Amino acid sequence: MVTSNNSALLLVDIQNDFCTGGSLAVPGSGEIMPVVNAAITDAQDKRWPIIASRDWHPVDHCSFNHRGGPWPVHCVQDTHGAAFHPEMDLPATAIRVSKGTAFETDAYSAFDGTQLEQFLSRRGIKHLQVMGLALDVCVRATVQDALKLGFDVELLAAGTRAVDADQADDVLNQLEEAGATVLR
Ligand code: VGL
Ligand code: ZN
Repeated sequence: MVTSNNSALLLVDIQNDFCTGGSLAVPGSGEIMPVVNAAITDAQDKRWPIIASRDWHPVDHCSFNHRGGPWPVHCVQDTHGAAFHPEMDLPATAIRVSKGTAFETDAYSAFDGTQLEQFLSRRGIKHLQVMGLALDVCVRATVQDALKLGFDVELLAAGTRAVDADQADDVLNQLEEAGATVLR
């Protein structure tokens, strides 16, 4: 359980392009906003650090369809699509983590190439409460890395949605088997 004060809230890629109207809209993403905002309020009450990762690609990123990649153009640096969703009440003090910034390499996990692990270690953080988008892509990769790195992970099912909604239950079960605590 995530109860101690060496905890942080990790919000994965809650950005316009992954929400309704975005280029890679995750079905049901709007439904997570009240859950996310409640978690932010809770974290502030408990004085947990709040960390928000963002997919932050250069133009012509290797993951884009026109370069032979699997995804439509999304989350291009400094565009509207890359901005955090306006319904998310992200405090100014939240720590921003940008990933996927290299031209020729994609990064799904918030730990990949960001030194997030070093930041968390320096702060003595051992427990992570995780939610965000998308469950079957960047949330999964982030939780898998966090577990491998030895963090306790609590994943809020109501605070996440999958690109492929049919996969959601399988992914949650997988992550549970890998050691995450999934709150359904
Ligand atoms: C993501 C697809 C491509 C995500 C990022 O944040 O889940 N999905 N890039
Ligand atoms: Zn991406």
